[in-house]
Amino acid sequence: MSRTIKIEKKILEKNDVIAARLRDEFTKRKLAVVNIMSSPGAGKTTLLEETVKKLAGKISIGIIEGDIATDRDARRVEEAGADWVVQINTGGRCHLEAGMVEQALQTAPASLDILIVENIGNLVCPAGFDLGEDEGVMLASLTEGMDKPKKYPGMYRACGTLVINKVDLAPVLEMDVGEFEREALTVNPKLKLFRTSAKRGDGLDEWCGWLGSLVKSE
Ligand SMILES: Nc1nc2c(ncn2[C@@H]2O[C@H](COP(=O)(O)OP(=O)(O)O)[C@@H](O)[C@H]2O)c(=O)[nH]1
Ligand SMILES: [Mg+2]
Repeated sequence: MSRTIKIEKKILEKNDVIAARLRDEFTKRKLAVVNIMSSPGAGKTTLLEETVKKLAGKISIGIIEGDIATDRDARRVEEAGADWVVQINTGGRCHLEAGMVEQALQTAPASLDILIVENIGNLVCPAGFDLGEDEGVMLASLTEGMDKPKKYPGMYRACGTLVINKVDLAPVLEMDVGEFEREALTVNPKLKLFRTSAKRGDGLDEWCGWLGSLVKSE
């Protein structure tokens, strides 16, 4: 085994140990955790802004924002009304790791019902790093094209839920959302599916209803 492969294996093993510890901590806190992954610009932050606005006062939402640089997304979701927000800047790393989430969690209030992690925009690396979440959510946007599920199967298999965003653009793109779903299901037949336009509001009730169903009651 080459030295590079050995180091990668070690990093992943260390991440798995921390992720298991995080999972215990989430259970103790009765905190539902969702890890949202996508390519850059698919609409993660916009979806989170609209989610927070819709669920404000009903569910206490914490958000961890992962970005290479800037705190722009953290400011956006904070302004939208999230109850607790932390920005993690990875300074170049292409994914969040369990250790980063564990550190951020130290300042989280016990009152949170749900923690949503916005991972770094990237369809490869985030899929390999367990954050102890209940559900991995892949957010695809129609503008990426139909071929992405088959080109990035690792990501589509790592997630239990697929949200197809920007459905408002379907007529302009001359794309069939159903065909995108069928493509994704050939890669992972177990995907739970949502169709949204974070901009226009389509599908947000269904999406927010599902998030609400993840909340662990007292
Ligand atoms: N047309 C359309 N644009 C969207 C939608 N959701 C997000 N956008 C736009 O896509 C761009 C990237 O959104 P952002 O939420 O920052 O993506 P992120 O990088 O995945 O967090 C912004 O210009 C948004 O206004 C949508 O449902 N429809
Ligand atoms: Mg973002």
